[in-house]
Amino acid sequence: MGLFSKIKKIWYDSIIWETVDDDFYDALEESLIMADLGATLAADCIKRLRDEVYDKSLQGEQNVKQALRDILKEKLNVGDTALTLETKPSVILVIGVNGVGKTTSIGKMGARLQRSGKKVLFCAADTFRAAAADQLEIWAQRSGAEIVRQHEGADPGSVLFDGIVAAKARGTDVVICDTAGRLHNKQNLMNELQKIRKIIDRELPDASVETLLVLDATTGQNGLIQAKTFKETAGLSGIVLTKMDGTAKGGICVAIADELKVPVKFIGLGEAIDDLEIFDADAYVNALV
Ligand SMILES: Nc1nc2c(ncn2[C@@H]2O[C@H](COP(=O)(O)OP(=O)(O)O)[C@@H](O)[C@H]2O)c(=O)[nH]1
Ligand SMILES: [Mg+2]
Repeated sequence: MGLFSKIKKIWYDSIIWETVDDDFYDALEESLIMADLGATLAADCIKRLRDEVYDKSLQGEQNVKQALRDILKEKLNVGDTALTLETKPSVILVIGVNGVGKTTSIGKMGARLQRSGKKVLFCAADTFRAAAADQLEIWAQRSGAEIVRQHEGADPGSVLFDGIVAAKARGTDVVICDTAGRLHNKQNLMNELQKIRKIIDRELPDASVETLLVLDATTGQNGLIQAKTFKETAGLSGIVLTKMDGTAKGGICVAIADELKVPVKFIGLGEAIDDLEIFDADAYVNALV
């Protein structure tokens, strides 16, 4: 074979080798579905990927994967991952269904803020069980935050009101309000949450308020429905995606960012005080694809 034919053969071989086939796209789509992005969003992403690969004449699995990472990153990029806490006091209202990690995440966030020099006060507005305030009290001790609590069964709004009064009097930087786990489809509890939200707006009309929905990464598609309902009731400025230390990928956060434009701010990586990280879209997407 002459030199020219050899070069031509290598060139052809490389094209055949580099061309990404349907099986590859199917495998990518399947991995997105397995990561809980949801079938519709996964299909959308792959369709867009195919278009981009065609438009930009991308070749090679690595380049195609990188294009998919960029698409996912763009979807996740819907707001600041840092907390906006510009006023003194500022408020972080922490909401979500039962057992997702609200109280634990408050402890971890409190510790992080205390370490950065902020004076933090926890507000035990989960008054359903006495144990809830006890649990928050332990996290207050661990993190160095103060706590305001009342008796079991007290009106959560009244605990929050006390917390805000105390924060104003003591020069607190950040009030973090715990709430009882509530199902998004229980209207009376959602009304109560609306009341809590109104107290913040009434007592601290100019304050920076972060309303964080805590989502368990293992939740799957129901997470989007939860986020929709909580957003309608209390507004949402961010998501805390917990239990990311397990096998769950928490891909529902991409659907939430895409549909509701609410960014992930933190991820929980365990039960200990330091197991909370600021969300890093690059690292997340690399792990996903
Ligand atoms: N593995 C793991 N467990 C977590 C994480 N966050 C919370 N938990 C655990 O989940 C359980 C429920 O947490 P809790 O904060 O009480 O949830 P809440 O009902 O939403 O307040 C506890 O056993 C926590 O230790 C996390 O990021 N990873
Ligand atoms: Mg709790």
